[in-house]
Amino acid sequence: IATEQELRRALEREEFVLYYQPQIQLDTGMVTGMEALIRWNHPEKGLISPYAFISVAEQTGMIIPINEWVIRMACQQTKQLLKDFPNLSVSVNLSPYEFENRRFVHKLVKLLEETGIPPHHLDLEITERMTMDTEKAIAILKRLKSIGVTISMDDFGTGYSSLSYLTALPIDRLKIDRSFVRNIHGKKEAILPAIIRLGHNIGVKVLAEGVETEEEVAYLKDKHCDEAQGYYFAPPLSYEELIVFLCEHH
Ligand code: G
Ligand code: G
Ligand code: MN
Ligand code: NA
Repeated sequence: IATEQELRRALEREEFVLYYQPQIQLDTGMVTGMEALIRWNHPEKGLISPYAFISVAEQTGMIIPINEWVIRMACQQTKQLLKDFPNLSVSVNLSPYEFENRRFVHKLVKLLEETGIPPHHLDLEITERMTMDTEKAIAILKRLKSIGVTISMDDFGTGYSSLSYLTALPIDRLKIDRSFVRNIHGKKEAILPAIIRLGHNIGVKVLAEGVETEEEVAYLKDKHCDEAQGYYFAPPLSYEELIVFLCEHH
């Protein structure tokens, strides 16, 4: 478990690195984008998972400069990729602290200008727990959408948001949590197709997370799920590995 001091030093010494997990359009097999996932490349301990430091970062406020770094790096690297792969979009995970912070919209505009990436190539992943105060969430999301970025609801189905408010939230995509993709022929069968239909009924795209097998891919295609992400296609990849993957899949 890291300390605030260690996280600050890691940021200064540029020890954080982004991995990218490809997102695949199921009916064409095309890569539509990738989710940026942070790792800490520790000089002695090697690659450290975000589970080991994101909660400390959130408790200490270090999540603010860390995620600013994440967005800047994701935008810079995606800007480079757009030269060869012009339709890609990069997703970054927001923390509740940023979502609630009025200055975040302003900071985002500056980061987009600084990196020169067109806003519609940046997707912000939020979670249901950020939208529990629905009226407030609608206001924040409208401000974010007015910039031109897209919004995805991450880990959908595991949180507490009321379904009745889902239609009122200006989101572009539902990311179905991987727990609903697993054991497709068991009890999950009742839920996965229902979430896909729900998403389509409210006019948003649906992406299935944690897809690991060919059988799951076939099932999702049959249920008209739009996109998928998971080990079946690729694990989170280094930037260099992502470039190789993109070259092989277009
Ligand atoms: O691939 P993985 O082990 O990286 O992700 C673990 C968890 O850490 C996921 O729930 C993911 O949403 C979260 N996470 C990964 N990168 C970031 C980041 O840049 N910011 C925030 N806030 N969370 C992240
Ligand atoms: O942001 P989110 O909580 O969705 O973070 C994605 C997490 O899921 C990361 O920790 C990533 O490494 C992990 N992951 C990605 N693909 C798969 C998969 O196919 N199976 C499983 N079990 N985990 C996955
Ligand atoms: Mn995510
Ligand atoms: Na998720």
